[in-house]
Amino acid sequence: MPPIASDQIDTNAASNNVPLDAVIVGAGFAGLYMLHRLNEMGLNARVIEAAPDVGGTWYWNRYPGAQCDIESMQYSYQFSEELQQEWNWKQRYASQPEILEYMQHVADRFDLRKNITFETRVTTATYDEHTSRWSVKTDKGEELSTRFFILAVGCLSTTLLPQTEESFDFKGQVYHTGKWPDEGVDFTGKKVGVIGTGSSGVQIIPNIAKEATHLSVFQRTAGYVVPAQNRPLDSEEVSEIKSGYGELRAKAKASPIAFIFPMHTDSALDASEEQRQERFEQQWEIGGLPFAAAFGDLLTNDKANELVVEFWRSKMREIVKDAVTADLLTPDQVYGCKRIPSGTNYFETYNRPNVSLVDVSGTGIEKFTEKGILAKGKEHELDAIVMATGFDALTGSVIRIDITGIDGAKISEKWSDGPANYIGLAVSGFPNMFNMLGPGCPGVLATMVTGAEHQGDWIADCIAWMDRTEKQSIEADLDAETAWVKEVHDLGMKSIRSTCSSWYVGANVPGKAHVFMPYAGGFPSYVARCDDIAKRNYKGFSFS
Ligand code: NA7
Repeated sequence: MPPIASDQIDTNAASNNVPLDAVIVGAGFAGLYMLHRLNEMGLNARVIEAAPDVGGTWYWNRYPGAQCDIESMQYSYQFSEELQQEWNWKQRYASQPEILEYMQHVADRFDLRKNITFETRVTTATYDEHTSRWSVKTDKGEELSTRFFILAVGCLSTTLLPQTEESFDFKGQVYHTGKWPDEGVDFTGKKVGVIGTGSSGVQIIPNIAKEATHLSVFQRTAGYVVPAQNRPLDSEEVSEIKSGYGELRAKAKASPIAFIFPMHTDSALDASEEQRQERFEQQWEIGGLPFAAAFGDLLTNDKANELVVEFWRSKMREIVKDAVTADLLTPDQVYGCKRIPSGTNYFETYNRPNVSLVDVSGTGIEKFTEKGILAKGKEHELDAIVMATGFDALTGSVIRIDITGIDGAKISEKWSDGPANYIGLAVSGFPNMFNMLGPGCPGVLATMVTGAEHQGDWIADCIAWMDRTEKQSIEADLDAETAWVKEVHDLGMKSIRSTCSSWYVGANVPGKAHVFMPYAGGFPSYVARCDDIAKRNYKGFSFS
């Protein structure tokens, strides 16, 4: 369905003399589910969304090759049995257009659009202690008064551009994977440069290479890309999953990452060389994230990690023909400290005569010239530059809203040394505000859709409890918040993910505090903690 423009929508639907119960920022997986829950409760909620349509991440990242690395049958809502039975995923890993179509279907099926204002950005939100309400302003000049202010702004939604000391002089076309033009881009006959080889770069590079006259890939850090091994889903397989969907969902929720795949728990060190090779080969054929679970200790034991690196290198070197390119494509960090990208024909692309890999390790890109990019003293002439340079993850889209809590406290200042919150959901000093899938929760370390449903339910149940017990406002206690921040930090320090420069630790944003942000204790432990707090009448929170 075509995107709906804001002028086709009754933007006052939720403010016609009926005070708003909730303003939700963002119409991605989290925002849509939150809205659905609040609608079911008969509350008056309104979503404000910057894009012209629903989708969040899956609206903006519409670059060629964009695809999820979690299986579609699990990267989907489970709140409605009818929905999960009637929707037919086409591929093992859904592409961006398929996910967007699904989200549009959800919005229509549950009649959510009537409560969404599109093409509008929330600019400020200010809490009034006397009324216990938030005043929310948008870039369209609207001012909304709401009891609850719920951030569902996405954890990878504020795009980043490379920082150089020189001015940006490039005169050609410039794109960012995270803000891809709706109408698409035709690179035929063009000399293109891609900066960045994270998940987005890995997905777009083979697709641009098919069109461009020449593609130069500017690589700062090589990654342990594993073939996704994507394929169409056959109807038999889908029927089988659907006949036991509840069981699959329950097993997934019991897993630390909230999804399941063929996983082994034995040690790589206990296997013989032959057994090891066989197992690695087997998981390589399965592909994608499951490769990291070929043995149970690849991400926890240095020696086991070296063994998987050795196997991975031999695989990559079998594919890449040029030895110098293969050397450059060999990572020097441990396996698994950065998110492992899943690719399709990624390494094969470097065998094409129209593709070259440019090493920008150490120095980075020195300068954007009028004609292209200056790297390691050499100018690369380009018609177009694609920034696959990532996001100000987890906190970026929150702090870019001017949020003011009690006594004039600003969220951007409160989080200047790293994000602080209680159970990833609430911030001391900012009553009646909830933040979904941000720092302090499993979010990016688990299936986001399942995480969105869990947090949406927790928030909705909390609001229902407040109404039953006649509480007007809820605020996280500072000591509960401080203890949670410490717990998140301590768990993070045990995770391999905290050991190198990445967006998990804020290392990709100049000046950002280096703090491991997600909760690494696993999805089931997090859910148990949230349940326990709710059962104890929201221990760690104060009410008025
Ligand atoms: P990522 O994973 O943050 O990757 C960004 C890439 O851009 C990464 O290779 C960076 O190198 C590179 N980069 C960033 N700035 C520069 C400069 N200045 N010069 C050269 N290279 C640069 O973002 P993605 O969009 O790929 O993926 C984000 C998440 O979305 C992903 O993890 C999935 O969860 C989905 P670096 O490694 O920092 O040296």
